[in-house]
Amino acid sequence: MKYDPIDPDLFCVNRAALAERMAPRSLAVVHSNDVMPTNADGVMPFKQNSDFFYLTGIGQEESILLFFPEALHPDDQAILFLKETNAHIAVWEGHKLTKPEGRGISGIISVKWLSEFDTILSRVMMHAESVYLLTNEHPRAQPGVATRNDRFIEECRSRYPLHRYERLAPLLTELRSRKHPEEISQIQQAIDITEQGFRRVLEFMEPGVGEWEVEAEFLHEFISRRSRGFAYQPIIASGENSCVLHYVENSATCESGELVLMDVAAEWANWNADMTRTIPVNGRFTERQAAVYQSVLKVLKEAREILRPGVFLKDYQSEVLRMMEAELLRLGLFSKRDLQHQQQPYELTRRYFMHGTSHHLGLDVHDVTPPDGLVKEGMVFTIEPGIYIPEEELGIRLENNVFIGSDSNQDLFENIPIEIEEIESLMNPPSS
Ligand SMILES: [Mn+2]
Repeated sequence: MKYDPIDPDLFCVNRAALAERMAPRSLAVVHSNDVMPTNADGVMPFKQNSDFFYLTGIGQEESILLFFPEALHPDDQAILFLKETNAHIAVWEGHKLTKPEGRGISGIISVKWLSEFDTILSRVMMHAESVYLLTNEHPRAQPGVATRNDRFIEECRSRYPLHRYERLAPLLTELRSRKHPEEISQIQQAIDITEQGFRRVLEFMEPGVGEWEVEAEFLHEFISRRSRGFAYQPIIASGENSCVLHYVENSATCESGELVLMDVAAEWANWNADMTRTIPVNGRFTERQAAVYQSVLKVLKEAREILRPGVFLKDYQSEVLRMMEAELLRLGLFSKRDLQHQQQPYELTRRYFMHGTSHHLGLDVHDVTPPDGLVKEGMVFTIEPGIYIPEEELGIRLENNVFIGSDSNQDLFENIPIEIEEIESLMNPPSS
């Protein structure tokens, strides 16, 4: 395996926490994701279902978890089903998990081949009163393609119409939103790899390089360090492109005098980092660029102080907008008089800072988002304020990832350069 093995205790702890939240005499069924087709006989790179991974640690397609904590027989309390491999698959696709390997990764004693699933399900269903099944309940989920879990809901309800059905997503959303220390160390690993990519780019950057070349530098570093690659489609946006929030074309040339905004990070063992840095192509900020940069950095640092347990994200966002408004005033983007003529509070501020400041981060880049919007100890958030001034072809965003600790927050990006002096000195090493 590419990644260092993860202690199966993590997945045992995750399942035990889920068991505590399930109704009496209930079972849960969670499927892996599909391998998604492209054209002809092509497929997309496989992406495991994050909830399935959270409960099993298994990264392989065509796998199922049957979880029945109160099953009469201990062997039925958790059963992992894997696709049975054969000589043909071994030659064409390579190694697939054996039963002992599945056991070692997941900590689940009872591992069966997929062909036994229907029979075993029929047997245990007779002892269950309710069934938890999985839907994607992320507030910004894009429906359209039915997942294996979606299809199983149809199938299960038609085979067992008189059981009670429950939503698994709210339970896993709550559990996944607060991270186990082992998860923090995996996220930190993704961040450390991302840091190496950024340091490489600080040396590489110079007028005339293509945004795509910068992207390639990151990818080289990530893959060399055993990451599967980008955590999400990278944004390398120079000059006016920095004001396009989801610019992913990465096709322009970085010119002297411009800034380049880079929203790019590595994945590691299914966990993610999420970084944004904005640097001057020629290695020196102009006075104006530096002034805007310092405003964004100040808001990031202040936001990091107030994103604390007990705070509602909605109130936090208003507070960040208040900080940002003060900065935009100072930068002369509008006047106090302009503010008095607003129809809505922060209307002018939102013109230059039009996105949210923070989102959950973990097994998904935009991770599970509990509906109560309450910040709790153990959560991991991004903090990513930005100022975008299209008329000056100037967009700056800075993004760190922060762990909400009991006494204070821990910035997981503390080793990644962000201060202007440090960026400039790394971009202009003393000539020997
Ligand atoms: Mn982000």
